[in-house]
Amino acid sequence: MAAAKPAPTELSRRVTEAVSEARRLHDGQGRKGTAVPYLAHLLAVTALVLEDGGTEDEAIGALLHDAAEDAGGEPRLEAIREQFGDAVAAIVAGCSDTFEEPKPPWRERKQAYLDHLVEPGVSESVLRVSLADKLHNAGALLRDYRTSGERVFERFKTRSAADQLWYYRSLAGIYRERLPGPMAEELARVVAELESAVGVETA
Ligand SMILES: [Mn+2]
Repeated sequence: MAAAKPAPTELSRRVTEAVSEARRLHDGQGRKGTAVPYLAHLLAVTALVLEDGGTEDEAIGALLHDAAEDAGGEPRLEAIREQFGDAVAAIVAGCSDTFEEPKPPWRERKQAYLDHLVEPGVSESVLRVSLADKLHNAGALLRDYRTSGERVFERFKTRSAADQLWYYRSLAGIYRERLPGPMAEELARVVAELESAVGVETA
């Protein structure tokens, strides 16, 4: 017997406003080491969140998840709170590594973010948007590795494949525990493919 069809989530004009804000805030930024407009990443992450059953606030959080860290720091976070509310601001804050400028050293910053994801108080909303973000990044990395090889790692601060693999492998393990489901499984698959493509010598 077919299950009852669930009512689709209705999206209000807040979502369109967030798309517009995301475009404005990241205008002129490209994806790391490429000419691809940053908005492409934000739209892709938002699609992953909605496909995973995410709420409107989570979709807006996805559109703005990099806005505080990469486009205005804590004042930006407060502006997002004013415009879109506490729930969205909490998602943006929970998806940010740091608001410090200059940013702390890479390994320290990523370890702190991993520690944050395993805290008992981290919300399902933060986990969903954060997982969608990492899944899109890992997928792009795998695709670019296949076309460009080792050079793709030069776009990262540490320039090290081993560091990136360590980070993604750690993330995949955490999401499988904390937000099990198709997205966590997909990230684990992408990370495994990335590890086998890059080769064991760097792992
Ligand atoms: Mn991102």
